[in-house]
Amino acid sequence: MDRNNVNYAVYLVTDSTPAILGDRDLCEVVEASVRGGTTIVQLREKTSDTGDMIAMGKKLHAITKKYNVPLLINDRVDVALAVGCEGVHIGQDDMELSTARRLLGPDAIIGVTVSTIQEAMVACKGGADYLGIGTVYATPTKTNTKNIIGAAGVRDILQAMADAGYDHVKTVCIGGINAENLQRIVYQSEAPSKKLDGVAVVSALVAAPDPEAAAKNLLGLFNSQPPFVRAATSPRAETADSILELVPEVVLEVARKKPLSHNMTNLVVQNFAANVALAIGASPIMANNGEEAFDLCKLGGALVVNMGTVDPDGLQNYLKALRAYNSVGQPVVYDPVGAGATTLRRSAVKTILSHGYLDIIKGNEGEIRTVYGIYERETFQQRGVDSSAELEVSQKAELVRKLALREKNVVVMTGESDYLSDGQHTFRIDNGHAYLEMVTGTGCVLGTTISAFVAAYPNDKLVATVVALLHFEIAAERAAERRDVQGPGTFVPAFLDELFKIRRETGQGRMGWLKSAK
Ligand code: 3NM
Ligand code: MG
Repeated sequence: MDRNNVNYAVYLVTDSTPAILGDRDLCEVVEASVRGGTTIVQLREKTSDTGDMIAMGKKLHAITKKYNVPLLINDRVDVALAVGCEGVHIGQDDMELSTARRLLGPDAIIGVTVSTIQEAMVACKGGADYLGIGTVYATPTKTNTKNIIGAAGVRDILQAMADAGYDHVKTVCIGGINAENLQRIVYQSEAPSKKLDGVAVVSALVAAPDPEAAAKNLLGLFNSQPPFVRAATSPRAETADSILELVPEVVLEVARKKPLSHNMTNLVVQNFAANVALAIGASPIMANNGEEAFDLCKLGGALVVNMGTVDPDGLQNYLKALRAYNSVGQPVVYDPVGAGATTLRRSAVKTILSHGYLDIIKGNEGEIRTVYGIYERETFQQRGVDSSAELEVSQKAELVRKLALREKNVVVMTGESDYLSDGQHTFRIDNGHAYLEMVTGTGCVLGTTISAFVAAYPNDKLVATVVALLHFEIAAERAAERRDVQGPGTFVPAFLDELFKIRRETGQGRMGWLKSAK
């Protein structure tokens, strides 16, 4: 087998612990999975005696050879030599790469586990054929992993490899990967000039009820575009003016399509959110039970996950709904309300980010900073000393841009000025009114507004979001300026009216409201 011509797409790592393998025969599981499309196999035995490991290696090698699939041995160069298989996979605490290469010779496939850029550089320089990058997400299969790096951590390593001229070194990622998250992880981990060559899994194949079908499914998923990927960045947002030209079209798309805005939100804002959705022409549903999402996601709308009151049941419901919407590629707006306030909320943010693709993340400065800093290695650098100090203008824009780039989505940070970015284009919007801060739930209903706009205009989520913000903020300005509005109480009904009137005026070709766009 040519070590330079290996297909890493679906990489099976074995595990014969009963919790994963059950009472099945490992050889049968491996053969079924290779029949289904597994492209490379690693025998990983942490507790067996050497003789048993060699015997198992030989049995597996007889199988993999039939299908022309390479077999590697975890850690044990001696076992690989005894089996006569194609190579080894070594961890950071195992034998040195150069020694393994010397013992196994130039034709052996040698892979190395890495979790940092530094480790990746050493392994590439040392002549690794591929890197196993991880741990992507916490997994019950291996609990002693060192570093949970997320898709973003994988991407940083891929980028560093490309920058250092190691494009030719192949890569897979590992840790908590399954059929549900595979496409998102591959998508979000892709660096501008390097992407993963495959994914390595244990339980997704070894614990699968039907390993053949599971392998076939994983391979199909790896080789196809995820449903939620439309335009990665805005095709039309080169300038603010080019977006302003699109405003009427987008506002009217909402009215024309009456998109479903499925809100999983807190009790405090349900009524207000539903009224805002109706005023802008969308069709609201307040449904907090995740089971319903599997039906609702098929109606062409968008989901709002508003973490206003998070509890363990609520979190499970969010994850179900996220899975449902991701599976059909309908947009999800995530509002990480109070993200940094408590340990529970920080942990919920982490769980949500690792379980699904969030088309839009919308929050205030504190929330966006928390979301950005959720991987410990990546807290946003501040110039001031006080961690609660506001960021400077340039830092705000940079934070929003970097988070959007990392998540490959659109990020909105609200405040006196709103900032938003798709990682390529970053805008600031200065519309709005102080009354918005004096009424409960205005942030939440902005999430609802955005959801309706991205559902109606899904092919350019950045433009849809800008227009949603303009519609919302300008309506607030117009309401606040009305003579019948004297404070936050009279503001709310006036705001609903102005949201509605803007839509109606746009339909009548009266675009005067847009003149106040800042
Ligand atoms: N190595 P599953 S994580 C074998 O991070 C292994 O290096 C890891 O199991 C690493 O696919 C892991 O069931 C287990 O999550 C992966
Ligand atoms: Mg090891």
